[in-house]
Amino acid sequence: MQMGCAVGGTLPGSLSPVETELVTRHFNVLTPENCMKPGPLQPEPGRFDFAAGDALLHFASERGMHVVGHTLVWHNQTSPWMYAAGIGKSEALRQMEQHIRTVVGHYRGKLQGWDVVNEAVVDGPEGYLRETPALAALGTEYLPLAFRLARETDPDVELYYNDYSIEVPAKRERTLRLLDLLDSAGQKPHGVGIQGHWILDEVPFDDIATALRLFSERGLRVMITELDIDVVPRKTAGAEVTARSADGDDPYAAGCPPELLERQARQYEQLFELFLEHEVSRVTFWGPNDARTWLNYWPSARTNHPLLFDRNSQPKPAYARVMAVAERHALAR
Ligand code: 9MR
Repeated sequence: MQMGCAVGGTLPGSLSPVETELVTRHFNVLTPENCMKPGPLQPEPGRFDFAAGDALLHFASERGMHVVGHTLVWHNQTSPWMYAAGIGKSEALRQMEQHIRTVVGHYRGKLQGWDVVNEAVVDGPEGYLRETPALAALGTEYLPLAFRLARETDPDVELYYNDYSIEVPAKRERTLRLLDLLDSAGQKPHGVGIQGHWILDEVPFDDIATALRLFSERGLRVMITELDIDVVPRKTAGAEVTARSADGDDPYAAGCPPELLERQARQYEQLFELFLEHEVSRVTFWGPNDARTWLNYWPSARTNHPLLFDRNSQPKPAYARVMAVAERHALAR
């Protein structure tokens, strides 16, 4: 099982020497947290900016680490002119083709895989596909089209569908339907990424086990792609970035109580038992340490403690638990 983390989050500046050492020592695959999204890569029509992505690839290749591209089609962090209402279908098609061919072409042969489409199904009890600009402009065919363009441009790169809360039954069923749609269009992905933005004491272990089984039964590689366990109470589950809340409770600004860290450690342990049992191929944490997690800023500003390493890059109780599971599993094989 590969162990990864996202780099390039919301804190300004690059990784400190201590963080660089942490990332190099504990992880073997990186995901760019922001710089390979459509907006940052193509801020103006036809103008591509690969500087940050290239720097990340250089950092990874110096250390023998893999990189997963994130992401080619998403409704967030995409420039407003892309798939804009009123441009017409043929222009929207041209935009998708230009973006995917240019970006996948630029990184051809250098990436392990791409999150081709991110978060395409709706939250909530009803519905199927999320009403995104790409869906409005192109209809459901935007899904197989994105996979086809990526595959044609780099036939060797792995292609993934990535989303949050897709272990929960309603979204899981929609995701299976989406996977069927891709399959019947001859564009079956190599894998599916369950993001894994979970909340302390609310981790849906049974749903996760079922989802891991159902996705693997489809012959798909299953990955946990954006793992964190939020310890600050909040009302919204998942990772809908527009769902910001104004109630800025910040109960753990002075530090996370040991009792909470212990609960978090046990829940990480239980998760890794499942991941190993179901042969998850990669687990990527959404950030290297608690200083660099998006959960310090969403759904409001707070001091969060969701990862395996604290603000000073020191291992938390969860780290030892995860390592112990990995060791037990290796011994049992
Ligand atoms: O962690 C990312 C944060 O720095 C950005 O501000 C945010 C903007 O949309 O995106 C965050 O990453 C998201 C990821 O790309 C897709 N799944 C949900 C993640 C957390 O919002």
